[in-house]
Amino acid sequence: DPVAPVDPGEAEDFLRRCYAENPRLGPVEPRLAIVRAQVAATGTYVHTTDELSFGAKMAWRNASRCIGRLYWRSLVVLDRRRARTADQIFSLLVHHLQAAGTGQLRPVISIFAAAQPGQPFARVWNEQLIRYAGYRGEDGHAVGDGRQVAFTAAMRGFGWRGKGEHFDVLPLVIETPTEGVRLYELPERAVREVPITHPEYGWFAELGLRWHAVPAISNMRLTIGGVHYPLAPFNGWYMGTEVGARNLADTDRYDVLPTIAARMALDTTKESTLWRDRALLEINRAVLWSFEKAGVRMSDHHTESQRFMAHIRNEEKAGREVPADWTWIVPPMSGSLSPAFHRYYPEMDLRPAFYLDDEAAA
Ligand code: HEM
Ligand code: NRG
Repeated sequence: DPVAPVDPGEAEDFLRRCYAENPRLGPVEPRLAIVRAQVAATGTYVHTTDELSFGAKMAWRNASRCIGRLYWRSLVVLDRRRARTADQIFSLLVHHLQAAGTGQLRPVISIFAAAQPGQPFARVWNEQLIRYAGYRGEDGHAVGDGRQVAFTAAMRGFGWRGKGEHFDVLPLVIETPTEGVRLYELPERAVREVPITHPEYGWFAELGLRWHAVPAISNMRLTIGGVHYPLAPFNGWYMGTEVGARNLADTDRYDVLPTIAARMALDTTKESTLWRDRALLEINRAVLWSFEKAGVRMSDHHTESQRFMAHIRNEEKAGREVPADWTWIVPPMSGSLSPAFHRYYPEMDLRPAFYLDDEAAA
């Protein structure tokens, strides 16, 4: 849906905060006068490079579901507001993945054109730049990522045919107002993957598991000072549990725990043997070990929890509260081992922010 004109109050709020936190940008008052005039005349305004960059960092800082916020200042911001065609956008998305790296990953965001009030805008349909296809098998079991079954079926509707295997990288779907929907295959050099093996169990390699190195969320809308950026994909690096405790373990995703338990010869006849927990631990060890061996940056949930606590201390020193959503911040395994578990957090919806499009307030 097209966006509404910029709320001048939200613009002013952002600019005051941005200039107050960055004295090198000079006084905010002259800038406010320009922005007020631009908004009055056109319904929107254009961020300077510095505003765009700091706004994106603030949005990360405000992301209450993100445990990885300690490094919010180091976000690399690529200003892609001038790209228009699907071909241009595609080539910049490939560039984004290369800028993120293949080993020592860096947090990067690419910010494409702002939505103009009342106008259609360019978007990427994929939830992440790199995702694996999912196919509903005849026995009801999914081949590939169960989460992508509907998306994958939509791709079939556009004529795309996957190999029908467990780890087929989906095409990128780029929609622009002038060209409609176009599909692109990512080049191999942009998709680093890590085969999953285990430090002790040789048979683990036979499971044929793998995962992509870079989590790059592409379906969230970035909102800065009342301006909406519907295409602003970002990445950091994975926390191991995202892959080991969720993507590979969830019963509606790759559902690997029963297979691992069988290979470990665990007693699965009753829950109280904790076979699920034992299998979960081993897949998570395997994921962390494999990424480390491959030289691909990934953090474990203990380290990431400690960093988050350091982030809270930093922010408190700077006089800011840290909004956080407990249900997302606490890692999905060994919750009570994380210091993040043992407290509560303010649940503020601060802006700038990232929104999923269906929850984006206009
Ligand atoms: C969510 C970790 C970088 C913004 C999350 C989650 C984790 C995480 C574990 C929860 C995901 C889930 O349960 O599915 C990290 C780590 C990073 C990192 C380890 C390494 C640097 C970033 C960056 C941004 C960001 C660079 C934006 C600039 C977000 C947002 C969410 C999130 C908006 C919520 C996503 C949603 O609602 O679906 N992060 N993150 N994160 N992160 Fe981060
Ligand atoms: N759980 C999702 C990714 C969500 C965001 N996580 C990050 N973000 N680490 C998954 O693909 O498993 N990031 O920007 O690094």
